[in-house]
Amino acid sequence: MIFGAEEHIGRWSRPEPGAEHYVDWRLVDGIDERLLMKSRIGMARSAGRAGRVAVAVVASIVTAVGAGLATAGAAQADDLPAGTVSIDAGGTGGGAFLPDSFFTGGAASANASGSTGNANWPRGVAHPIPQAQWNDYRFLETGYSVPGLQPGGSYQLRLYFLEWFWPKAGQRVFDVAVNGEVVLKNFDIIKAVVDNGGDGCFLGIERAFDVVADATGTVTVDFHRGPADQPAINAIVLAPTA
Ligand SMILES: [Ca+2]
Repeated sequence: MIFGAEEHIGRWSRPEPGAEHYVDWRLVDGIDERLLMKSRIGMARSAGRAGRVAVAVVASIVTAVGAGLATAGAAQADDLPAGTVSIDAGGTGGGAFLPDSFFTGGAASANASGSTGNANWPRGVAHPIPQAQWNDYRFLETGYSVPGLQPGGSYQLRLYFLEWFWPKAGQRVFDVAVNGEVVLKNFDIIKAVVDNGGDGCFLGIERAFDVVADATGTVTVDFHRGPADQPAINAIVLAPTA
């Protein structure tokens, strides 16, 4: 029986002052492994040594895990109104989520980091979704044309992004258009996390928009290439608002 610490970020040599890093502490017993607790570590800059950044462990355990956290990554409750359409981009679906559907173009890929990250990061995600839907994504230029909605109906479109591949801001920058109108220009998942006070890696970001289905009951969401690499999307939810 050993204790293992999985450091999510792997960038200890370049900590960012004021950023948050998360560490999972796992209990490994034979082939069984469970999450014991999740700790948050803050970074502080040493004022006395030019060019050097001191790592100061300033914060504490933010989530007491134990038996309860053995279920970390399971579906999290979110009351979805009737008529909600949830799509597991890049994945096979499950629960309320359809398998990846209604898309044109792109390719499926999945989290190969070995970490579960902190997908439903509270600073970034207003409406949590299950870990399984975070863990895979569709990338490259892709368009979703979601049918079967209420013609002229109002919906909240929730787009879920988590960067499993690149470690830094600026490495994946793309645009998103809804019903032909650009709603995210030069969107950078890691930059969005950093702007919310996170350190960037393996933290989820949700972006929500009020949209209206067209006369045929369709909403289109298109992901276009921007200045760096290719678009990526982990999950899409359309929830009726009226
Ligand atoms: Ca997915």
